[in-house]
Amino acid sequence: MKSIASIILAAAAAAVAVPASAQFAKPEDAIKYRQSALTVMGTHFGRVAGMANGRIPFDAKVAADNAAIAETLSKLPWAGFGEGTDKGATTRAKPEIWTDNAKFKEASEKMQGEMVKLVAATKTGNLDTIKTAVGATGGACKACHDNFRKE
Ligand code: ASC
Repeated sequence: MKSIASIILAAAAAAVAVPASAQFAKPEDAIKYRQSALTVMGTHFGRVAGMANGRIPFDAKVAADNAAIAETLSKLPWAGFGEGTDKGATTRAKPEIWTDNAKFKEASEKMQGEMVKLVAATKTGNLDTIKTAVGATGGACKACHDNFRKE
């Protein structure tokens, strides 16, 4: 007999692995979800970037807290790019996301990796280290926008 714990674990794994088409009632919901995740991620990354470029007074704890939120959010948008979510009134997603999906996935993973490094950088409390990581992370955001976002 399976233990309760293993049943709960299996259910949790299934919930995470559920296909995007099953997570969203309609394509517009997926589009709204991915845009929301990217907006919140950008807001929290922007606070760290603001400290790196001197627009916001540097506070190591605030930087670390915001980087951690941005890193968590960086995992979320991708579920919202499922099949059938390429068209919508509000999306600026380019067709290449679906026609060149391996490259899109690679770009998304690059950004997520830079976010992990950003979190590590903020934990050092060293502003120069944070500046370097912000530059790399922002570069990964931009590379994906340049290739996969319209206008
Ligand atoms: C941000 C943000 C982005 C990226 C991008 C980097 O703070 O919201 O989308 O940085 O502008 O070029």
